[in-house]
Amino acid sequence: MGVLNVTPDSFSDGGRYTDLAAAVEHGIAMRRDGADLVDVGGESTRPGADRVDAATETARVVPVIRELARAGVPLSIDTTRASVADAALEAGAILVNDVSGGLADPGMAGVVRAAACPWILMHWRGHSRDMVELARYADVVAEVRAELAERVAAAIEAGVDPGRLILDPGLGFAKNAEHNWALSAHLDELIALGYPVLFGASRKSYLGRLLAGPDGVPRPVDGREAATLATSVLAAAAGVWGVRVHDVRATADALAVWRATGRPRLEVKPFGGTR
Ligand code: PMM
Repeated sequence: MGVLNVTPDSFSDGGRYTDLAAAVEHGIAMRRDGADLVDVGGESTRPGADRVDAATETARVVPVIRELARAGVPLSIDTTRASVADAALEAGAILVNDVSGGLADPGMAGVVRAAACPWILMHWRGHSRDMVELARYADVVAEVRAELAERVAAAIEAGVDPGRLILDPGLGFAKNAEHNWALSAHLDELIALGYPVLFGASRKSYLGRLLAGPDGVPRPVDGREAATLATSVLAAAAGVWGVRVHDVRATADALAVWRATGRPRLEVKPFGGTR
């Protein structure tokens, strides 16, 4: 999944694709580079960000989705708002990526149910402005798993087909670096819920912190790509359904290497040995 933020203020690509032609060109390039989906977002979710109104968000994403859909690019809409999701689906998006897991807008389940489209339920505890304070866990893996299971139950209760649900641990959303690493190490526990899992670590600040220089200054966003590729390969090896990334070409290359070196799991041979 390639990231296309048509926002002035997203942490990684904010401001780069606010122009329609530039956004469309980048979406087509990501598809050519191997993205199975291009994820279009019109509201920044970086920690501390203020919200935009629904009309602004819709006006940012709909023209881009319409053009990219016309060009044959499969699209997801990254929004927590039912009205924006509805307009985006109407314009040609095929999947809803809801970072609030259905919590932000009670109308989202109805939109997804009516469209019969896949719905990504990300783990979330509150809007960007409050999420740093919400990063408190006794056992982050168990709590994220339980809270995602609650979101699944609510979606099913609202009449959404469970076969259309995809889960996401929501790295960086009400999570500090330690929480992100714990979730990355235990993706199997989320996969065990029985739904496809999406993993979104691309260029996030905990990678910058990991790669801080001797002066303690975090590595800037444009120096986090190699670390991002490592997270994607590890997540793929853990069995995720997809990775949400900014550099699609580099990711496709890294995943091609992972696939080419894939071998059957350790198995017991008839004579009792292993390989
Ligand atoms: N991260 C961001 C935005 N949307 N959606 C999902 N499903 N998972 C994520 O981890 C996620 C997301 C924030 O990153 P960005 O500003 O680079 O888009």
